[in-house]
Amino acid sequence: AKNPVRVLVTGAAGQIGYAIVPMIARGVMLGPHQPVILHMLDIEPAAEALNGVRMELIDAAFPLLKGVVATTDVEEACKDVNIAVMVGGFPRKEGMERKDVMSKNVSIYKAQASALEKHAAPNCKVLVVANPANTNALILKEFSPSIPEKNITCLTRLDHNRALGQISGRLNVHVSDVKNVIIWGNHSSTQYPDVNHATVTTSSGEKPVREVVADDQWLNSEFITTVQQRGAAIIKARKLSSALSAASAACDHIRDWVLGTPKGSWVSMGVYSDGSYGIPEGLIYSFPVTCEKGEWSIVKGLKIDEFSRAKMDATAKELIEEKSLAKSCLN
Ligand code: NAX
Repeated sequence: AKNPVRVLVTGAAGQIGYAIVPMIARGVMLGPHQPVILHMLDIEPAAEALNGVRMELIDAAFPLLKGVVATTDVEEACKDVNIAVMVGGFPRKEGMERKDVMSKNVSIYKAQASALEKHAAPNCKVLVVANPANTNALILKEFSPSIPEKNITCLTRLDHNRALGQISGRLNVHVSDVKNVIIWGNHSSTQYPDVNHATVTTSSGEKPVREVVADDQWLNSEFITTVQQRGAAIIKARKLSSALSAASAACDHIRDWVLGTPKGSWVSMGVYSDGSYGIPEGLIYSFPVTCEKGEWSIVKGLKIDEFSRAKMDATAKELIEEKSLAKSCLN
């Protein structure tokens, strides 16, 4: 039998936490033959709720679940973890300044970076979900210098999946027949959902999405804003932010990273920029990536038109501003 993989979920007593832990325990993240041990971290005010989640995990009698650690001690939570899904963070509350929220998250991510650096298993893979996701991931990277930078990523797969959903809805085809959309940049409303390289499988083979949709006006405006604003639309409808779709996307992100992307298709991941496509190094930016043998690589050589260029640069600019805001919080 395979050795269990230890998966940390921070903010595990929250909404996304509650949706993702059963997915992980059912093998949605690492496959149906991979036993797991769940490490769940939350903060003291949520300790009792966290214990409730622990009790439910036991009650669900998941065959793949070989153990549960539920704690408010970050050092204990990080011990020997192979995968860390960072969902915990400080939410923006009404009337709060951007800088105040950033400052709270900078201190959280600085502390959790140190704990991971000290206690996580070698080659631990990290996925930051909590907002501001790209910049939290960057802080985590800065304060865990011994974790390879390739191991620190943030979630834009939800945006990627939302883009696939919009295209498949528009064409009335199944979502699995659409592929290779791209989310560029920040997980925020400046993100750029790009369909210029996306394809759809039709009865006469694979065709460019642009050709099949045949409505550039829609693709260049409403499609983009719908994906960018989808999070807000969910909040409006549910009075709560996306949780099941976020949890599912986080599982997709880790599964593809660990087990690989299918041949001929790519996904979007927030990763440390190597300067590809003229995006400044030193940012965590969402790129199209393929994954193989547990490693992602940025898809190179895609043609970028002027429309895309401007949008890719605008979202990079926002990340540069977030980075300097985060830096100013460190003093
Ligand atoms: P909740 O408020 O339901 O849960 C957050 C949990 O984190 C709470 O239980 C809280 O006690 C805990 N927490 C706070 N500080 C912590 C710390 N220092 N250590 C450990 N746990 C801590 O929020 P939820 O709806 O689950 O969303 C979680 C995060 O995901 C938010 O930051 C949210 O903005 C972000 N999102 C990111 C998405 C993405 O695609 N990247 C999409 C969904 C989501 O909005």
